[in-house]
Amino acid sequence: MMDRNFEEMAETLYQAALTKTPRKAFTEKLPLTLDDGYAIQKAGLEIALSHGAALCGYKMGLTSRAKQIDVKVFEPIRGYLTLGTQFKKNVPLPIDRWIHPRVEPEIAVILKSRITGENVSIEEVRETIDFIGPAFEILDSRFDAFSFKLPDVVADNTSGAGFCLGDTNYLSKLSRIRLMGVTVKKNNEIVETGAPAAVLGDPLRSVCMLAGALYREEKAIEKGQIILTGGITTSVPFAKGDVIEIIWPGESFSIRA
Ligand code: OOG
Ligand code: MG
Repeated sequence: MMDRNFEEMAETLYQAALTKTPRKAFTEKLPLTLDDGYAIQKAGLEIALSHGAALCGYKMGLTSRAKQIDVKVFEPIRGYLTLGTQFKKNVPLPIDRWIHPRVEPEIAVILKSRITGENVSIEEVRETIDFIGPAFEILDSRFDAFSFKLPDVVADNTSGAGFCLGDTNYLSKLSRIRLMGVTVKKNNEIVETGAPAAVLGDPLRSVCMLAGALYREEKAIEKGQIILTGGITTSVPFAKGDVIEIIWPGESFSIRA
């Protein structure tokens, strides 16, 4: 049985992704706290960096009710984004790389200056936005059947596997974003609909939450870093041959794998 060596656990997850071999949740054998989960995530980031990855931002997760119900974990969490997992819009995705990928619509935010603090307000975030627009995230849990507890999914960088940003900046429509509708189609059938208000009432609240969490680690959201604010709808599984469309006002993604 595995002991509480966080580096080793992070390496296990790294190998699970590399060999496309999902494993059982750590917590099935070992009690772990949320802090343990973040320590494993941090060790995982160190491994990724040592293999040449570059940190380019953060992702919030489980910030909507739909997502919480999706994986039966009822608390917002955070992970990191690396440059090598950013995909260009409308190019075929490397689906062979993943175990059991899912996709979800999100609002992405990029700030024009550094922000940190225990209680950053929505107003502060609003004044600091450089880009706010549609995005999608690819999830691919390194655990069997996306079955995990809170510390596991945190350890596994919140199931993050990739992401893509749209080109449309909604900055001039800031007051209306919360109720902008998004539709997700799979093979031409509508499978999910939602609006950014599903994310903590306002996806900017997700940015505030991230700033607070980083502040407690003596870190900040840096200028230019990409922030995914969290899935708006339940994530949609996809396999080779499927076509997913995510349709926003003024922008749509066509995802082929
Ligand atoms: C957890 C991933 C959480 C989100 O946006 O809620 C997340 C999962 O669904 O496996 O990225
Ligand atoms: Mg997500």
